Amino acid sequence: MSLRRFIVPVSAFALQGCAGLQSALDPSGAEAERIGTLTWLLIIFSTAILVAVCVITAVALFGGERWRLSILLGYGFYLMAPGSTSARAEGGLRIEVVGERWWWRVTYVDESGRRIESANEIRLPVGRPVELELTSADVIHSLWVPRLAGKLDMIPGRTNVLTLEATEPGISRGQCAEYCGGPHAFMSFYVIAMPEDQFSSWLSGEAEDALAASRDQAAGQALFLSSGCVACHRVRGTDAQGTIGPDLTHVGSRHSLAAATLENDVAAFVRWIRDGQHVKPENLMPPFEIFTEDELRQLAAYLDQLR
Ligand code: HEC
Ligand SMILES: [Cu+2]
Repeated sequence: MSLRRFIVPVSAFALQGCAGLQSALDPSGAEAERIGTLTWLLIIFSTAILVAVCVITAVALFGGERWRLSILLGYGFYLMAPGSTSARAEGGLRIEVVGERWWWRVTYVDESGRRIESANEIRLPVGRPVELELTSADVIHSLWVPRLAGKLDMIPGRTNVLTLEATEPGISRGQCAEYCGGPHAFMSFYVIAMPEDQFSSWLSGEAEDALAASRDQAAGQALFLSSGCVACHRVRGTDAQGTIGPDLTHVGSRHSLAAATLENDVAAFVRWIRDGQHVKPENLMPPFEIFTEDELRQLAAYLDQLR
């Protein structure tokens, strides 16, 4: 039997009910006409949805791997496309983030190419896509801020670009998402999204050298400069020019210490210098058991005012 010979009698039979003396689908009054229009709209739209659901279900059940993946992939490209191109178009600020065992070296490169180094915290202007150039100094790490974007690996010798665009001001937490040895679980950081004007004044403050130590902090600074800290740490504007560990020029103004392991206050500085290997086992800063309690407090007070 041909398809037409089958469909014609069947649909004629099915539509029988539409005509007739008592049918809403055969209106002969203004009110019934409006109801009729609504009814047909409802039928057409719900049929379209039903057909779409059936097609998707059929593809999911019988479509085979390739079909299913291509649909998902096509949709994925469409969904993820805007982020990757918009930052390049805007130009301006770039942030280089280097994964180190077990902390983050963060360098802001502004419009004029000026490099401003910091660590363990990423600040972003709200509402502007910013490119993060990710790489690693040692093993493979991975940067993940679940509230802002997907994760992206940091691979030695290679630069991966991740675009972040914060839509509201506030703090989010990020984590290394690729096991990288020892204290990997303590390799976290904070992302602080700020309104554009606050961000630019923060960045120009961050570019400044460290504040000169006040008379109260002079003892702490002298300890810092004479105890070997300078081999690994830089405090811009002083003789401390080490680059192995985090830049400490403005360490006192960061949201946390040692890659979000400790809060940031005087007591935390004391704990870090005295018990760093206990707080974050196997981290690459050697233990310092040479200081008296008084000296520890002086050192901590000096670091705390580096804002
Ligand atoms: C051999 C190199 C080395 C020396 C010497 C060293 N540090 Fe560190 N320091 C590091 C490394 C590496 C880290 C990062 C540790 C981590 O978070 O995994 C660090 C982290 C820190 C931090 C936390 C920074 C941040 O961004 O949260 C402070 C504060 C600090 N060191 C102070 C000192 C002081 C004070 C001295 C001297 C008494 C000192 N360091 C000596 C390598 C060193
Ligand atoms: Cu890691």
